[in-house]
Amino acid sequence: MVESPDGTVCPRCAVGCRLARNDADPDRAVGRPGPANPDGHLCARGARAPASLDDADRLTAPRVREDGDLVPVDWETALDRAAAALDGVRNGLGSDALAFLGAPHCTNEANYRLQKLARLLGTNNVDNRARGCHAAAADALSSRLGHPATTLAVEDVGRADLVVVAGANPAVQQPVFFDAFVRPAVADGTTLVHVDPGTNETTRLADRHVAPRPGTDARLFLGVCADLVARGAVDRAFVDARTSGFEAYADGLSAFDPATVAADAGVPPDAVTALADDVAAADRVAVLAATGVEADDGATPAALLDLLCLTGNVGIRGAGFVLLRGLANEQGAVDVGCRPDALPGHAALDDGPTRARLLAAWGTPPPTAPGRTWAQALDAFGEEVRGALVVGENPAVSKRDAAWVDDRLRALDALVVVDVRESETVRRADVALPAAAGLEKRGTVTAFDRRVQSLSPVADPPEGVRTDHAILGALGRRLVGAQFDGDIAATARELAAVSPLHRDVDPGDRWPADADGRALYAESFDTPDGTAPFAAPSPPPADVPGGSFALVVRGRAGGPDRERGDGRVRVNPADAATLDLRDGDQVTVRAVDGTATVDVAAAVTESVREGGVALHAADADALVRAGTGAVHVVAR
Ligand SMILES: Nc1nc2c(c(=O)[nH]1)N[C@H]1C(S)=C(S)[C@@H](COP(=O)(O)OP(=O)(O)OC[C@H]3O[C@@H](n4cnc5c(=O)[nH]c(N)nc54)[C@H](O)[C@@H]3O)O[C@H]1N2
Ligand SMILES: Nc1nc2c(c(=O)[nH]1)N[C@H]1C(S)=C(S)[C@@H](COP(=O)(O)OP(=O)(O)OC[C@H]3O[C@@H](n4cnc5c(=O)[nH]c(N)nc54)[C@H](O)[C@@H]3O)O[C@H]1N2
Ligand code: SF4
Ligand SMILES: [Mo]
Repeated sequence: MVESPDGTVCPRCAVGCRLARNDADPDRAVGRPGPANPDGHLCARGARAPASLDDADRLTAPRVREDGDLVPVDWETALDRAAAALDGVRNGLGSDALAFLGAPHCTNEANYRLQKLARLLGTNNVDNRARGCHAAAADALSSRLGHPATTLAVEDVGRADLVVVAGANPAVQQPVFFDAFVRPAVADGTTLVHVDPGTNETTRLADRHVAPRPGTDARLFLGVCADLVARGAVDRAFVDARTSGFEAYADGLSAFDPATVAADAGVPPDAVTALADDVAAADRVAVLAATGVEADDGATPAALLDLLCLTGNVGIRGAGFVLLRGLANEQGAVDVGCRPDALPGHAALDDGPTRARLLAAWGTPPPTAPGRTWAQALDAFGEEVRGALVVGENPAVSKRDAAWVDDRLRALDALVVVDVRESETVRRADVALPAAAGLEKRGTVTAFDRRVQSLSPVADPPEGVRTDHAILGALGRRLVGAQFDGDIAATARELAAVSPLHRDVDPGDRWPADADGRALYAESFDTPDGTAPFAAPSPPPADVPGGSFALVVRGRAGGPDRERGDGRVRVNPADAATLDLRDGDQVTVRAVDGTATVDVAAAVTESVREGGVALHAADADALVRAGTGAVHVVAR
């Protein structure tokens, strides 16, 4: 292995920093200047990315289940067994009895192969687990603008006069992006507003913090839109030329006058008009959103897009919507077609030209019926779905009841798992295939701002381990045929041939290749009629039962680092007084329906607003799985 001077892409998150292995300390990485980390900086997670390469739990030999145990075998035996198991399900019960879960940690080329395998086996049951963390925002972006993706370039965020961060903590979760592009902009005069029921590290840099009651964000932003319309601060030319449905939408806004929504959201009466002032005063507005806007079925991302569309803040540099995605290649996995409702390049399942290109490349067209999402597939495990190929995901760690998921995995007739290391899901596999890790492979990945970058190995994989791309090739040859021959470059060429989005995009570019990709939708939207539709504003009600609190989840428990919680529930001083709680008291946080409890210590702090209590995702697990969103806090 000869290292490239540019190093490779950090496998730890979707910012896409470049790094190389530290010669002096092979457990650590050093940054290499790249488009996402122009100063060559890395965060602490990136810097320790190589440390896990030699972990004791690395899978190093293929294994198959024999008499209940997973036993090591040679590759040919394992691949034959995997293919036979999946084929058996398909022959017995049909193609839709299979599900394919991939692969936000894997390359674009591996993901392309995964969806190709699913579709050539006759099913659109292909999805990726990480779509879960940004599903609502991604769906809103797709239906309103055309693609489930960030619309502007990270290096243009600093051109915005106003940056609104909603339900996110980029200072910690995308730290190098924040330090390279947001901090300097704010130092230079860009206004930063943080909208979040709690404070976090991002709030520290904010000019203003607006803390709506959890679940009322959509109302809050609709109130801002109503105020903008009322004062005529609408970009009429943009609205007329680029959007549709404005008149009906504007009528619907009358229900969201600023005073009413401020009361609903529990924020000071002037908070809504102050935000409208900021938007009206700004030439360019950028919105940065992450998992905190997911709770209300897409109403919050929709309202944020309303705000941008009303004011003409899409399709120009330095304005638009940044979807702060989490895992390294979550964006790419979606772009190349690991989704049940669209083909490579986000083409509709019935898109004629894309189907013709796929037919030419594959010899067989993809199926037309939408497949199951990962959540629907999990629900059907052991029933309509009997066989699964899981690549680089650990569905056993999900927002669902862990025991239930484990049960679903056991109910499958065939479970083939491709992973780097031992996991809860690997332990349930019938066949487990060991894969090379991100730092050990070639191919491309796509950062959260659509930039495609090349990987170049900075470590050798352990003896006997293969890449995801090679493993999927070997399975594809057994199950389908010669369509799965060819190296990773051949797969990249095929992707470019079938997906116009990926055409002419060289490593380092953003898709689509025209106009640098720095402002997506400069001319028109990729919707059926080219306009961005407004819809009637109808956010769901956000009431929590009396005496209970809205659960605010912060931090991540899934993902590459498996963070630990701090064992504390944050309670606002006013609520602590009502509950007669003091800092450090032992409490039980209980889902209102009583189905889950967690025992933690109370932290009495202004960092969460009244009416909400905040837990780290790792501590909140059981409550999140219970899914009520409202909790009681009782002293122990
Ligand atoms: N260090 C580190 N970085 C990571 C990861 C990691 O594990 N470690 N994981 C990556 C992954 S997979 C992901 S998905 C991203 C996640 O990135 P983020 O979504 O930015 O992660 P959180 O820190 O949970 O921030 C969510 C914020 O939403 C707020 N919130 C909760 N409910 C509401 C609400 O109703 N309204 C509003 N406005 N806000 C709300 C919470 O208070 C919290 O501040 O991070 C990525 N980056
Ligand atoms: N309870 C709870 N559930 C959550 C979350 C939470 O905070 N709490 N967070 C949610 C979020 S935001 C996310 S993004 C998801 C993450 O959910 P997952 O994507 O399922 O979780 P990970 O642990 O990141 O990775 C899954 C597997 O990929 C393997 N892997 C890593 N790199 C590679 C590779 O290059 N090739 C292959 N083949 N395998 C690889 C890892 O070893 C790991 O076993 O979890 C979600 N679920
Ligand atoms: S910000 Fe993300 S990509 Fe950059 S070094 Fe940190 S974990 Fe890696
Ligand atoms: Mo995520």
